[in-house]
Amino acid sequence: MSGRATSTPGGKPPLYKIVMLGDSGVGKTSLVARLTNPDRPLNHDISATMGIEFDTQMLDTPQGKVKAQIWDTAGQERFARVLLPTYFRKAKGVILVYDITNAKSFESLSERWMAQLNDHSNADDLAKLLVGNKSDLDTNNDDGGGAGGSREVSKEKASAFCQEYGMEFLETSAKSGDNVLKAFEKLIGIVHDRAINAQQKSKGGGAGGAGAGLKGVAGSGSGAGGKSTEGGATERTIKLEDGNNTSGGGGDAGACGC
Ligand code: G3D
Ligand code: MG
Repeated sequence: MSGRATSTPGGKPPLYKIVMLGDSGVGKTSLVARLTNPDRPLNHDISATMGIEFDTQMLDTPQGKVKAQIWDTAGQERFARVLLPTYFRKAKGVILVYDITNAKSFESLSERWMAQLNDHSNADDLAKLLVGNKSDLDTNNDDGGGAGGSREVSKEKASAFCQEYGMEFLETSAKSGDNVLKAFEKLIGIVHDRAINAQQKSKGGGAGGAGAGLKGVAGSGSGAGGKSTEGGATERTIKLEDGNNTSGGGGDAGACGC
């Protein structure tokens, strides 16, 4: 997979696919929504559709503007097995999300999501960021070790996880917006740096087909389709018939220039 790391001749920013991973309820959809449409209330009507959806969002990095195509599970996560190959295809970054008030959601990262990452992607090629969401619920938010409020996962625990798997860490609140932009910019900055380095190492890589040629089972752009936001975000949904996914190989919904 070659990278289009810097602006295209036409001046278009590079596009990178990143994916959200983590248990249901940790706030993945809320984080994406907060990023792409900060004015939307937190309790937006989240699609109950089973499938995948993505938004695109322009983000700043120290090396210039890039476009992030952020993939999120729509509805429940139990369909993930059938969808995972499509979900990870051409992804360049992953945000692993847990809920700081839910220890089980943190344990799931090592017990479930890291394994899936390794099974379905070349995990070493993926930039990773650990995000502990719902920091607003930590009422004793004193940077402490986990005694405060309804916090169940200490920052120390999270840091140990990061060291083990080689990733960075931030706590966020999709509710207040705290650190949300920072988290996405941090990850996309790492992705962009890696792409630039890779490009410099091996010149002459062809660009992958950037864009969003969605070929979901039930068509593209349905559901929340075509929604635009301030930042130029568009949102598409791939709907799945249960256990009837045909998009694993050919449905190249990402096709990022990654
Ligand atoms: P998911 O996409 O990971 O499944 P959602 O998670 O984004 O659907 O969020 C699950 C619930 O957590 C939602 O509540 C949402 O409002 C809430 N939530 C998400 N992020 C935060 C946060 O940062 N702080 C707080 N306090 N709540 C958050 P409901 O009640 O709608 O199920
Ligand atoms: Mg969701």
